[in-house]
This record gives sequence, structure tokens and C-alpha cells, in this order.
Amino acid sequence: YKDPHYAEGRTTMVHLFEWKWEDIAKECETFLGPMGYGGVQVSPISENLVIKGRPWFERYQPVSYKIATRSGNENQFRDMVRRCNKVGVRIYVDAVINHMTGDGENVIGTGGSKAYPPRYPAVPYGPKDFNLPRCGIDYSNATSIRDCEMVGMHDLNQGRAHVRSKIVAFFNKAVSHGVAGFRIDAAKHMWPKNLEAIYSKINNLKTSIYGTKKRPFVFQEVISFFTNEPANKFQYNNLSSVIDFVFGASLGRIFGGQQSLASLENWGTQENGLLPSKDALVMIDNHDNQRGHGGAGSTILTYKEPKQYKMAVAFMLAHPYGHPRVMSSFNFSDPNSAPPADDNENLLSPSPISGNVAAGHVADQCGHGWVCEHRWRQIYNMVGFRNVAGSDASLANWWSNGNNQIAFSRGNRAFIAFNGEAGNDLNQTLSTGLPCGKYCDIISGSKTNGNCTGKLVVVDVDGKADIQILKDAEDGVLAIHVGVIK
Ligand code: LM2
Ligand code: CA
Repeated sequence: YKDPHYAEGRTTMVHLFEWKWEDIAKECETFLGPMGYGGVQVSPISENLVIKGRPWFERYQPVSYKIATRSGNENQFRDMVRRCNKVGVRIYVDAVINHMTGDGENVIGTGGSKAYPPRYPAVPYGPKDFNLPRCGIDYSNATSIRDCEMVGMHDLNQGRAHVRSKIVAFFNKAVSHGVAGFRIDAAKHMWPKNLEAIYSKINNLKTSIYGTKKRPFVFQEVISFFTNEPANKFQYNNLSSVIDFVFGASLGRIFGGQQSLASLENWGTQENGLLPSKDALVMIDNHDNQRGHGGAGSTILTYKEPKQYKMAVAFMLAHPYGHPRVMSSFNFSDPNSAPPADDNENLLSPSPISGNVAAGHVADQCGHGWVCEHRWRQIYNMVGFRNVAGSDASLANWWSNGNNQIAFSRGNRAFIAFNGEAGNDLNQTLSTGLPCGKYCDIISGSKTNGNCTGKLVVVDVDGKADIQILKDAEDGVLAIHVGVIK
């Protein structure tokens, strides 16, 4: 359950938050596939409660397991998975299985199903399928975290055979459409042994795409920072992968200027409070903590602090630790707001329509309220860097000025430098580990038609190069790899 099943040479997932299935299919074909992205985490696919104003968080309130949301219906979903797989991009489903929507009058879902909580006839679930007595969560108590209700939503009892069979059938429907795996929403609020039983019943992935006997990639959302928390990530990483929230909170603190970049020398070890690398799904921000939801820390960097954010994302993608996930947001000021409405659609179906997304893979922005960090040159070029570095090129040639300037290589394939100092330029001759040659910096530009649109870096026969990052430059990063020799 820890193998993402990326196509050969791919390493990185993007979360296309609130995108429509049709638009994701197009994005796979025109951008993600060509640019080397490995997969897409999609927003929840199961029918959810329609909430007035259509806030993004309605998608975390299931009404049934029908594939029917504002992102699209089951046919559109199946078509997206097929088209993305065809261009080497995997699909991962955000699975909301801890709870169902809470009490309410006239509860109606995005697929038209009615519910009378705790009765959900479209599944069906009834009162016996939920944990009783109803209680609010006490975060100092492990049982309460698992068996009480998160913000008033009816808490499913995953110990019951009926509940397990409905969840497994939902997973298997997605597997039959060709997905590669699942994000397990609120995994911390379910007992590890129940999750283990559920995972073991999921069918093998489609042989025609993945080969024989391949298990789904399962990455569990466990918001946990300390080993002594009553429910913590170390109770889950033997089952499958876990999203490590320490990663983004720490890198946010460091690239946000509260701790030196030089302190990253031993990044990626248990000493940093991180999971073992092979168990960890990592990110700089996610759809919750970029807007203060989920309680995962105040040091989180987002697209709103672009210079620091791009540095942190570049570090994540350059460093060999974990399985990285890039966030792709819609712009917001109110943390509860709906995604932007399409030009020619109303709020019942907000998401970028194809016409709103700049065509072709050279565009750097999507616009119309869609931030599309994954289309920022500094980010997608770093996905290329990670693909070239691969998994066996280890971190080498570490250099730092003892403060906020650092550099390192990935074996003899890639090299990166950071200047996080507001008051000083970086101007150094550094060992890059790379073969002698002329390289295009992929942060200040790209290599196009054999030319560099940004800085040119000359590596001499000893592997050394003059590296310059000015203090007031647009980006505090310089990166080169053997795929961009001029
Ligand atoms: C998570 N962790 O396990 C996310 O970190 C968390 O942000 C999700 O909540 C949660 N899973 C449920 O899947 C989000 C959002 C909440 C929102 C819920 C349900 O962060 O704010 O709660 O989804 O949509 C909303 C309202 C809340 C209300 C609740 C129930 O914000 O005030 O509580 O709906 O109506 C009465
Ligand atoms: Ca629970």
C-alpha cells in the first residue's frame, strides 16, 4: 500500500483541488503528462450535501457513495481516469469514510439523493451503523478521537461488517475505473485495525494498467506532531503511507524565516520528527492548512507568500525524502468560500472550464481565480528535476554559509542552491557534482529550442560553477540538472 505506482520516471503528485473531471482529463493530456507529473489527487468523488453558498468543505459531508459531485458524474470520472492513465498520469481518490453528513432539514445531495440523518437510504446506512452514544471529540482521549463525532457529523462504526462492506464496495468501484489509490480523509479518527481490515478487502489494481497483483497506494491523513499524542501517525505507518504534517509545518517555519536554512543539513531523519521516508506523503500546504482549517499549524506557507513558498516547494522536490504532493489552489480571502464559478455556469458547478485554462504546456498561469501553482515554471521545472534525480541519486555536495544560504546535489545528476537571506547576495564557486558543461537554470527560465531563457551556469572540469542568486531576485533558488545541458 506504499507504492504510488507512478509510470516509469515519474515521482510527483498534484492535488487539483475542486477541479472538474473533464478539466483534469484535459490537464493530464496537455500539461501534466508532457511535464512529467506522476499523478493527481482529486477532490472527493462521493455524493455530498449541498450547502448554501457551496463552500468547498461541503465535499467532506457525504450523503452517499454515488459518484456525483460538482466535479462530475461517474461517466466523466471513468473517462478522466482512462485518459490520464493513457498519458502516464495516475488518479488518487480522496475518500471520506469516517463519517456522513450531520443532522439537518431537507438533506439533499449533489446527486439528488435524500437523507434523514442518521438514515442515508442511498447507501444504505441506518442508525445502527454509527457510533453511539453521540459525543464530541476529546482530543486527549484515543477512544474519543475514534468513536466521537467530528463537528457534528455522524460517525461511522467501521467495526461493523455492513459498514465495511459498503466502504469496500465504494473503493472497488473506483479501482474498477482504474484509479491507483486513495487518500484516507480523517484516518486519525478511525481505528487502525478497522482500516487494516478494510484495506485488505480492496481489489488488486487493474492488471491492464498496473500489472498483476498490485495493491492500491493508500495515504492516510493523520494530523499529528508529537509521538505522545493519544492518536498519532506512528500508529498508522505500518498499515500504509501517512501524510506527514510535520514536514510542511517545519519547512514553513524554516523558509518563512524563523529558523536558518543551514539547519536543513540533516533533514529527513527521525530527529526531525518525520516518518521513515518510504512511509511519508509530504507537502508544503494542503487545502485545509492553507486556509487555517484542520488545525495543522500557523507556520504554513502558501501561494500568498510566493517567494518563500516557491523556495520551500523547490526544497521539497529537490530533497530525496518522501513522496511529494504539489498543491494547486483556487484564490480565496474567506477561508470558507466556494471555488470560483465558471464564466458560463453558476455555483452549482464551479471549477475551471477548459476555456479558462490557458491551452498548451508553456502557459505559466491559469487565471480566473484558479491559482494553478502546478503550472508555475519554478514548480513544474522542479518536478522535472526530481524525475531526473530519481530515487537512487543521493544527496551530496552539501554546502552552507552557516546561515541562510545552502546548496546540494543529487548524485551527479542535479544541483540546487538557495539564498534565503534578505540582506546578502549569494555569490560562490560551488561543487555541483555535475559533468562539465553549460546548463540552463530552470528557476529563472527554461531550456527552449536549445537556448536558456534564464541564467546560464557553466560547470568546469572539476564540477565547480560560479553560482549567483541576488538578494532581491524574483526567486531565491537556482537549479540545474543533466536534462538541461545547453
Ligand atoms: C479532516 N481531518 O481529518 C480535515 O482536516 C478537516 O478540515 C475536515 O473538515 C474533516 N477532515 C472532515 O472531512 C472540513 C472543514 C470543516 C467542515 C468539515 C465538514 O475543515 O470546517 O465543517 O469539512 O464539511 C463544516 C463547518 C462546521 C460544521 C460542520 C458540520 O465548518 O462549522 O460544524 O461543517 O456542519 C457544525
Ligand atoms: Ca470515527
